[in-house]
Amino acid sequence: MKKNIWQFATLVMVLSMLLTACGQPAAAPVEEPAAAPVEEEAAPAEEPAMVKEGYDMVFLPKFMGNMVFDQAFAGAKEAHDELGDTGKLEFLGPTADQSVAGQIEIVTSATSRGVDAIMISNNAGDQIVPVAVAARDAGIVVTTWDSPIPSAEGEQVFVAQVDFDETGVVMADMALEILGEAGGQMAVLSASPDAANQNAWIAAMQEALKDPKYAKIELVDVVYGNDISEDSYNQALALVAKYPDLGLIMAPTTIGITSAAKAMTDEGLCDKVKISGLGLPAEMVEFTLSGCAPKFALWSFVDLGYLSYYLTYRIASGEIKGVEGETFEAGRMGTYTIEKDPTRDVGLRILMGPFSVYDATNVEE
Ligand code: RAM
Repeated sequence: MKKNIWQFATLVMVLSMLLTACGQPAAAPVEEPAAAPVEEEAAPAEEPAMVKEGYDMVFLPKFMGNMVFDQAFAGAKEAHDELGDTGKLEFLGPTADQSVAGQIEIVTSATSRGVDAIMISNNAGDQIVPVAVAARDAGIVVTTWDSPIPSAEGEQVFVAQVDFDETGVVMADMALEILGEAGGQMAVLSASPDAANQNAWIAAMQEALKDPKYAKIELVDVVYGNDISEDSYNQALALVAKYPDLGLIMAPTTIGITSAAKAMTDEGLCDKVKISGLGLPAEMVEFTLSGCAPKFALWSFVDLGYLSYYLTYRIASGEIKGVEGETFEAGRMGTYTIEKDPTRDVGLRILMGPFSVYDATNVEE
């Protein structure tokens, strides 16, 4: 019995010496592997993004079913194919009647799916900011095209189709040419009250109209058709009813301008009320040839989508960071430089251009 006790005590001593020699409690080996993955996880973040073969990107228009956005996506797809990007390029947008909530939802779900980049034509004003910031925090590239985020929060760079201040001057000039020296009353039929691009263009036109050469043009109202054809059509008719002396409806939206031109044509009002603004030639031919919408302007939406894709790809791949002063190459469109957006208090842009002004002489081209 005594012998057994001594044998047991010796065993305990030997075991405790062994543990002391190892310098750690028996549970330690469990902890060690647990610490390792932290180091392993940190490693991929330091690797340059360029090792990736493709970038999953979402091209998000204000809403679906607008020909100009289809054209922009065709341009983005052209760039995607040209760059040999093996990632997935998705064309996702809400319907026009629930554009704000729909855009927010699409950005939220793209973020949780972990895409690489989101390219937005923003129709939600600054309401998009929280989800754009969340996407950026998740490491997603967020750029805007066509319509920026007013405060620029959550947006890295805006692809400006044309200079927004120049848009105001172009519209004021078209108004002057259509109304003539005698001038007259003009009303604006816009898209939605949250559309950053239209709001900036209207503000720029109001600024331009302060020049004495436009003194005889009276801007009587600004109304919104929400880029919905029926609403825009009805708003155009309501303007005519409200202002019997109205001479011109200026619609800085391709949906608004066609709807207004159709409304004036249907009601036989084209001799009295002319239509101008920003329109797509393919949708405006009949109204321009009839004289109802003698002059309007636009830019290439195909090019806008193409350039937006190039910019976003360059940032996603790590070739550029998306900061002021950087220059990058955009395929057939050449070289662009990221600059401070002079038409907003904050934010960066690249400037595309040019404007094309259409009338009966070139609308069919
Ligand atoms: C409509 C949209 C778009 C705008 C054009 C001119 O199609 O509102 O954002 O750029 O008009």
